[in-house]
Amino acid sequence: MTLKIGVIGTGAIGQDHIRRITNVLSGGEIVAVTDVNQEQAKQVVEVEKLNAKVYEDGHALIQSEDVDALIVTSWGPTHEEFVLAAIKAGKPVFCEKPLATTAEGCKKIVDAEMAYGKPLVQVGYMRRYDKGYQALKNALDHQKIGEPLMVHCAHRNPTVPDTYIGDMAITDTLVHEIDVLRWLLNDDYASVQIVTPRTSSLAKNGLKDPIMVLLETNKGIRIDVEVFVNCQFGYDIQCQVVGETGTANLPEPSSIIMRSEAKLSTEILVDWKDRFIESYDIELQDWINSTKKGIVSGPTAWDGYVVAVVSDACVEARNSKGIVSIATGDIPEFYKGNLSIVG
Ligand code: NAI
Ligand code: NAD
Ligand code: ISE
Repeated sequence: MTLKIGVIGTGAIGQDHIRRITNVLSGGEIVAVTDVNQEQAKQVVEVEKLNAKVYEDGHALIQSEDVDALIVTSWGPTHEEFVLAAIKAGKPVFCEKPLATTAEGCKKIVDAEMAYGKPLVQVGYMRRYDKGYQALKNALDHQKIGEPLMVHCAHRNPTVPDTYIGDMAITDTLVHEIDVLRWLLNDDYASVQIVTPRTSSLAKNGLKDPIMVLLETNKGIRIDVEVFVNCQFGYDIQCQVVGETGTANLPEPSSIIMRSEAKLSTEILVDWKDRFIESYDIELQDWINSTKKGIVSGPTAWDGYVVAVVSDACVEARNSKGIVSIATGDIPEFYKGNLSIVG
């Protein structure tokens, strides 16, 4: 049976997910699309040669009897509304990160899903599917460097579009580290502080860029994350774990090593689509397969909620310039057990 999928939001990642489901993955078909930019949605149907209907808005698409399951790839602030509507309609939904832009919004989704009585929501934290992060986790789980003590990370984008404003360095970018590090370390966060170095003259729209985020976990692990979204040189994701007996680094994406014109060089990727292409493929194939079995196998609405609690604390820490405590609360019974094979 083919899973009939409707996509809300045909921007950068919506188009990329449509392409992979149509041309790379198996078991799913895009039968419906919508975007506030209707012209763009129509164009995507044409370019990808989809046999799909263009709906006038996300709610009409969710209600359509032709649609079995949903992918939400519209702008972050619209996610909450569409995920809540999907739960109300009893349809499985893959929502790109963030699940909602505030913890309050995510809590409404968690409550609605528990009231519905069956998990329906997966959040697009795809780094858990990345082979590099999985190898790092495997090394930590097998005590290859003893107990982890510190983690040094960098999340660098070459530039960001004009739509990237306000707190997005936290709510749209840092959220990947918040999710993947709690999964990697099997730990949750206790506090956060944010320090702001000198702002790059190349940062636009009043963004304070870069920032340094200092997190402490419940076990006392200290984490520093540099978020720098106008670094110019490339899309660069770094993660080094320092343990009691050694260090372990996230591998660099594979690239040829070139000796030419008196230089030894390797390429640096510039686009998140390329850096995590394999992870997105694995993530969405797994979502299609699990949805057909009626289960949620990836990051859950609870994971999305925890990330948002931490992200809210980060925003508060940036504004107050102080150390902010974090309390994520206990995971409800509903989200325990076999819900998440990568969680
Ligand atoms: P984008 O701006 O390229 O696309 C968003 C699309 O949503 C636009 O076409 C816009 O017209 C549409 N849209 C906005 N509000 C809408 C509404 N109410 N109804 C229908 N369509 C609506 O943005 P991009 O980069 O594709 O990001 C979309 C989402 O994907 C964001 O939540 C972002 O955080 C997430 N994302 C995740 C990535 C990952 O690595 N997992 C990478 C890039 C984006
Ligand atoms: P984008 O701006 O390219 O696309 C967003 C699209 O949503 C636009 O086409 C916009 O018109 C549409 N849209 C906005 N409001 C809408 C609405 N109410 N109804 C229908 N469509 C609406 O952005 P993007 O880069 O594709 O990011 C989209 C989402 O994907 C964001 O939440 C972002 O955080 C997430 N994202 C995740 C990753 C990742 O690595 N997992 C990477 C990029 C983006
Ligand atoms: C974007 O939405 C993503 O999710 C990318 O992975 C991230 O690097 C970027 O900063 C976000 O804006």
